[in-house]
Amino acid sequence: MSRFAPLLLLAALTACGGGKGPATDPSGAAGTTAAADPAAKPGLALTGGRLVLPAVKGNPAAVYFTLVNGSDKPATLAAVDVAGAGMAMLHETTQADGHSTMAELKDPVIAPGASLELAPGGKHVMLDGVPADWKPGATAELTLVFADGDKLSAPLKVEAPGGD
Ligand SMILES: [Cu+2]
Repeated sequence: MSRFAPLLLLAALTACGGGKGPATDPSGAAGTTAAADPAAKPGLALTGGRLVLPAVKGNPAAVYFTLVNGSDKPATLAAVDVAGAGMAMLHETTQADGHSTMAELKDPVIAPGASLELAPGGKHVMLDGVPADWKPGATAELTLVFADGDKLSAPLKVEAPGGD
């Protein structure tokens, strides 16, 4: 029963295509089909994709992930889409004078070798129009669109509100 594991591991390694990927995140295994996927920007790897449902129905959900640029060119993230949901916007929460404010994060550029990390309390995707029947444990599909027209799709694990 364990004989598939080496194959999966190999796929994970080759999918990164360029050495120093996110070496410590085993959850990234979910995105290993990227190499054969037309919606896979060369050299970019997305791990830890999750969608946290709103505590109050009808409020926006939050999407978090880590995007690593393993290519030798800067990547500009132009748009975010979650299949079946409404509008998605990149936001950044910052603290100033003890207040937390949120602003749109416009076309972030990820330098070669750098990463874009979305996490609670910082950068995030705010997602409207989450269908009422999306439940924790389900999987949604995230697609990132880059300024050069390339795309990258990855799964999002749907999680209950308040988990962070
Ligand atoms: Cu926001």
